[in-house]
Amino acid sequence: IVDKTYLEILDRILTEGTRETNRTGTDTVSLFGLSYRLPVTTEAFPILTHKKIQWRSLVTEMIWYLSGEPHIRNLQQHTKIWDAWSDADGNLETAYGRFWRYYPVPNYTAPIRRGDSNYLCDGEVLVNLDESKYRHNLIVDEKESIVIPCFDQLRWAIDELKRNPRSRRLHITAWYPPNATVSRLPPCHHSFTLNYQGGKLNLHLQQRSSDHCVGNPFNLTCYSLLLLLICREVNLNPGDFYHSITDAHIYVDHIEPYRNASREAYVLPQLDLSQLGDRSMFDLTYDDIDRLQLVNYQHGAFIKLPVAV
Ligand code: DHF
Ligand code: TMP
Repeated sequence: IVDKTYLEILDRILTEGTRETNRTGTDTVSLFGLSYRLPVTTEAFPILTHKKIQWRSLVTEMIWYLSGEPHIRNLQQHTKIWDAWSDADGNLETAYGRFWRYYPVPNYTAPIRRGDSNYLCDGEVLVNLDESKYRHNLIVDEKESIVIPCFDQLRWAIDELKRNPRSRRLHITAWYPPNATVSRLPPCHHSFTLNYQGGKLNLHLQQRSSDHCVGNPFNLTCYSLLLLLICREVNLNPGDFYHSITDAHIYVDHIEPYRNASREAYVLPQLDLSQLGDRSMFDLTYDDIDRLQLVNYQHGAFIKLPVAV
């Protein structure tokens, strides 16, 4: 079903799309407004099989998101997929996890200093957010010993899921509007919403721009993995991954390699998370990359494609 859905969309973009220019210099065939859904289970895990997907790179990217790191200095020890978009020091203004885990709290004006009554310990502070108090992660400036309170959107959503799974407000965004002026690459998959109904937890991803042949195979599998990690964390059954895309496109230099590629699909693999034991998704590190295992991943050949930078 995953390959079928993916390849139908590929054909649809090519037949209904229009040729467009963009900042990269490589034209695309683009389609405005596209959505699809995939059932997510550990027994039939959504990943493309007609071509080989670099599972290890994908897991590393997920662990990087969860880390909240605003740089790729640790990520790039394990995969090169983000190298082209960081600065020389490895910083990346719009690193997704940075905003998932450390969203600067806008209504907070006075910086909190070590020793203040609301300062709990390194990494934790109590901040008045309207009427309620909620723990925030901190960005700590060691030199000035100033801390910037940041909202941990992901932890909030997961805590809320445990208390109130039927909440329709479980929304996490990587979009930070002021970064429009400074960002090399503003988030493509910018927000996601969790929604529990019919006894299942679903994930809706919104994406402003999708490179169907390079980025999208990673994106759909990455968020399916995230959904399963969240389900494990809160003990709910997984439902669907639902993806809506504003500008879905195929770079013109991907058309030829795809025309010659095999479209034969295989039975989906299983995702084995048992090596994580009872550890929380918040405690995953790069040492855990090989502990997230695909079992019986049968696939076609790797299709090498140029990535438009
Ligand atoms: N820019 C563009 N134009 N398209 C993208 O998909 C894209 N994705 C980004 C950043 N900028 C982008 C982040 N995600 C690869 C996969 C995902 C990704 C960036 C790069 C990639 O190179 N994939 C290769 C090889 C993977 C590997 O060697 O591990 C592939 O063919 O899947
Ligand atoms: P843009 O910022 O001009 O839209 O270019 C970003 C390109 O990267 C675009 O082709 C979409 C693609 N992309 C994905 O498809 N998935 C991703 O995860 C990322 C980071 C980028």
